[in-house]
Amino acid sequence: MNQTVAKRILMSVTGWDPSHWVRQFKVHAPDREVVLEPDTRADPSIRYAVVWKQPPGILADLPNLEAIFSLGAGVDHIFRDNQLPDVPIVRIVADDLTMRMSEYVVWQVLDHLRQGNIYRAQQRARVWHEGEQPSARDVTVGIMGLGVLGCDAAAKLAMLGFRVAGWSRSPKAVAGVDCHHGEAGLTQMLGTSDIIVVLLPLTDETRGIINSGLLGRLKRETPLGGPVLINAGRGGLQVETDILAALESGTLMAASLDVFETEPLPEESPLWAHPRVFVTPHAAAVSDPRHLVPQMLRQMRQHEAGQPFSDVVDRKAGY
Ligand code: NDP
Ligand code: OXD
Repeated sequence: MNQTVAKRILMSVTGWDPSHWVRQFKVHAPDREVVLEPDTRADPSIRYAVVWKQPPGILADLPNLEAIFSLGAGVDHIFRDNQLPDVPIVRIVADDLTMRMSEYVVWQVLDHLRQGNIYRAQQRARVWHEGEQPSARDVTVGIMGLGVLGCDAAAKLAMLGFRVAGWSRSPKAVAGVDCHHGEAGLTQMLGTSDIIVVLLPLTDETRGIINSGLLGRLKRETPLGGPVLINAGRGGLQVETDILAALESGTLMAASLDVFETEPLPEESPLWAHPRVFVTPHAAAVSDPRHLVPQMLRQMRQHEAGQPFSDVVDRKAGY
């Protein structure tokens, strides 16, 4: 096998145009050819796959594949394929993506704290009325998912004066965060938080976790007029009919949703027009190829120098 062929990367993406990524690979590694499809199902030249929602089975028979790189921090899109070869799956852990997610979380938490919904409606109606203004110190933000993104958002919210709690699968100690785990820990956090931020991965354990049962455990009285939900994890975590019912019954005051059960969010979804729902199109933290391609290439070079990959996914846990 000649050297160029041996360094081929398969970029397999569904739902968006990968040309920005291919361009960055060309800039940073002109010696590595990037292809959008393997030559054959058992193409021996493919060493790495860089994927977002790859067509199921496309990686199954590549005999020399050494790793799969996710184009996102989340990897549920990879596990939809039940013919995955047994090679390491490397996910994105990058300052650029983490900062973008914390920007989104801080933006939404502050908007709810500062009554953005109410003031926007007042502006449309030309109403001059100053309402009650709780301070960050009066508000507890509970973060479901205390991983790379959850911990960074927690630190930034704490810096702004919010009380911060968090929930994870395993017990954790994070400075400045009231940490919980397990079902009892979740109930405790839900019952004491004014705003819930969801930064969980989508796994068999977390699918549909934001449902009427969970929403029913939220605190009733909050300084914001009721509890607020912010989900930037995955749409599969939420049951949208339950969220809408909770908004109608007053169980939930408002929601900021970046991710949805079906994406793009169908035109007929009542979430689009709900006056207390803020919708963004899975844009909380984009994966920017200018930052992420050099990082992936660094990992490939380290691997070729005999070092282990970092940020490898635990297949059994699913994240
Ligand atoms: P991490 O793997 O670093 O963190 C995941 C956290 O979730 C960990 O604290 C983990 O617990 C916790 N967790 C996992 N399963 C459970 C469970 N069953 N019960 C309780 N806690 C659980 O992931 P990141 O922080 O990097 O990313 C989180 C998610 O954010 C991604 O998986 C992705 O879905 C989403 N995302 C969304 C983006 C967007 O634009 N909307 C952009 C980027 C990511 P433990 O610490 O014990 O392992
Ligand atoms: C991610 C995403 O997982 O963009 O990084 O959703």
